[in-house]
This record gives sequence, structure tokens and C-alpha cells, in this order.
Amino acid sequence: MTDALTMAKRFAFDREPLSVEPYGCGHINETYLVKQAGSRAILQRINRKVFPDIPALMENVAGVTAFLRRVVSREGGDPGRECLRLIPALDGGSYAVDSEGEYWRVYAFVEHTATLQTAETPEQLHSAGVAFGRFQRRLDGYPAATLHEIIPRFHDTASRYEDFERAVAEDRMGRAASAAEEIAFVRARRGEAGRLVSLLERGELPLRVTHNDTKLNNVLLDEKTFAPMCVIDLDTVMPGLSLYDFGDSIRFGASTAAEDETDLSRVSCDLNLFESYTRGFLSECGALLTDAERELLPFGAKMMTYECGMRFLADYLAGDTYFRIHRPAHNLDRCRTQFKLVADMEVKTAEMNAAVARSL
Ligand code: ADP
Ligand code: GN1
Ligand code: MG
Repeated sequence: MTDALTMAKRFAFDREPLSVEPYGCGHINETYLVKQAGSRAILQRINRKVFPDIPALMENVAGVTAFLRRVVSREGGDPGRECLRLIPALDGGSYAVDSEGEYWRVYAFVEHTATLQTAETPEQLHSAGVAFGRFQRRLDGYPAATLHEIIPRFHDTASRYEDFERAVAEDRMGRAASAAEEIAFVRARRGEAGRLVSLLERGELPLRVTHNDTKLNNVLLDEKTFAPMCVIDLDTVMPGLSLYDFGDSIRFGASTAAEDETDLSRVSCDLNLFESYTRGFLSECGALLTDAERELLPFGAKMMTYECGMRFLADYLAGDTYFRIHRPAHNLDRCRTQFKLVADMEVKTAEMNAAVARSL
């Protein structure tokens, strides 16, 4: 495979790339830090199996980053720190393709920022809420019809349920018996899987331009103050529901433990963190949301957690072909934390509703 340094040299940097090293902890793309004399950048090899049409994906990213830059400037913000900037390839395109057909791209590094894997304080999660709420608000006028639907039915939980049942039926690795309890957990909640998509189809929830992968580590915060800075990982920006963005952030950020924690007694949905994120998110985009969206925020959190757990479990059953794993049964561990969170959210629904009401 073409090495990352060779690929870095195919982009239009001011200074020669000197070294590259693996960076970050995403499950899908391969990310590298490129160092030059006096500056650095982010180089990524985009996952071809997950994203079948990378030129379309890059068209979305280029469109969204250019749009955001204009909005940030209009609002008197700093586009250099508040939105991602693609560094073009030497041929002027937004990506470069290597001899094996792999796609690579480069972003300018947003300096003096931090990425968190877990929120250490409610203030940090509040900041993430502000960042993603702002992202939603700033993209409100984006011409949604020009966006490619990069992964169709990405957050269609009913369709994800069908994929999951297929993985159970095929049981390609002979693992279903070892995950009987988890499979039963998913099946017991089958009736709820289609609720959000039905509301969308009936016109009771509006389609918006959403990020769709709003993990805490997909936002850069100021390294000193933890003020919200820049939303990153724009591969899945597509038309979607506000509840997807809110819900996925809660799934990851309001959990008291890592996504792959094996000691489930440490995993719960922290109501303090939930309320902090909610306040931040709504302070930016609350005025945009309809009553139905506001009421469904806690349900959105539960559905995104349920859906993600189901995806981890389906991938475990299918032989770990989608999410990168770092140990055997990693995806089974991941699905267990998600289901622990779902069960905890079910117990805490009334408190979550009250927290939303207080945050409006
Ligand atoms: P993945 O798809 O693998 O999750 P991301 O785009 O989220 O890739 O990048 C992985 C990590 O790299 C992020 O969590 C963040 O720490 C860092 N990162 C990505 N883009 C930038 C950037 N422009 N400036 C600074 N850090 C970045
Ligand atoms: C993947 O790329 P990354 O790590 O930010 C996944 C998300 C999941 C998440 C679970 C394109 O996100 O949908 O919620 O893992 N991205 C894609 O951690 O499938
Ligand atoms: Mg990421």
C-alpha cells in the first residue's frame, strides 16, 4: 500500500511534509498527523468499504466547509478555528487517489484545541452541546437538496434492525449463541425502532441538514478554556433529524464510562451531563426546533444508543468487518455498554424529560 508520507507529498502544503504518524481513535477512517517545519496537518485515508462514493462524500465536505466559512465570517467569528479547511491536492482536487485506488485528503490542523474521549466535567459537555447546536443552526440555510446521501438509511433504526436480524440469521462466525442475552435485548425493543422514521414520513418531524456522528471526539474544544471551537468528521453530513445529532452526543458524552468499558457497573447515563449537553445544544438551536423535536429529545438519545449497540452487535456477529477492533470481542463489549445505557435511560426517562423542560 502507498505509504502515508508519500501521499502527504501529493498535497499543496506551504512546506514539505517531514513525517507522518497515526493519530486519533476513530473506528472508520485512518487518520495521520503530518508534521512540517513549523506547522502540521491531518491526513486521512477514507474507508472505501464504508463510503462507496468518496467523490460525492468530498463534494459534500467541500460544500459544507465553504458554507460554514461564510456563515462564521458573517457572524464575526474566526473561520480558521471554527471550521475545517481542506488543503487541496497538487492537481487542485479535494482528494488524491493512490495506485491501489485508496482515497486520501488533508485538513489544516486547528491548533490549540483538545479532543476529549470522555467528558471530565459538565462544562465540557455543555461546550460540545453548544458546538453541535451551533453547527445545526449554522447549516439551517444549507441547500439540502445539493447534499449526496452518503450512506442511505444511516440512522433508519428500523432498517438497522433488519440488518441486525440478517446478521443473526446468517451467524457467519457461529457467535450468536454467545450473545443470546444481547440479541434478546434488541428484539424486546423492536417495536420502537421505526418510530422516528414514521414520524418523519408523516411530516411530524422536519428533515434538516445534520452531522449524524456527533461523538464528543468529533468536536475540537479550546485546549485551555474548553470553549467550543470546531465540529469535525463531516463524512456523514446528510439530511437527517435533529434528534440523531442530539441523541448520538448523549449516547457517547453523557455516559459515565468509555464506549468499550468492560466493567458494566461503571456505565450509566449521567443526568448532570445530560442536562449540561441539553442546555448547550438548545442555547444554540432550541429556537429552531419544533415542539415535537423538543419532546422527543430523550427518546432520540435512547434510539441512537439502541441503534449503535445493535450495529456493534451485528458487526460482532458478522465477523467485525465494519468497526475497527483492537481486541477479540471488542464489538460485543461495545454493544454491552450501549445496552446498559439504554436500560438506564429507560429508568431515567422522567428525569430526562424534566431536564429538557428546564433547559428550554
Ligand atoms: P475518524 O473518522 O477516524 O473519527 P476524525 O476526522 O474524527 O476521524 O479525526 C480523528 C481525530 O483527529 C479527531 O478526534 C481529532 O482529535 C483529530 N483531528 C481531526 N481533524 C483535526 C483538525 N483539523 N485539527 C486538529 N485535530 C484534528
Ligand atoms: C463510527 O468514524 P467514527 O469513529 O467517528 C461510526 C458512527 C458510530 C461510531 C461509534 C461512518 O464513527 O456511526 O456511531 O463509530 N461512523 C460511521 O463509535 O459508521
Ligand atoms: Mg471521528
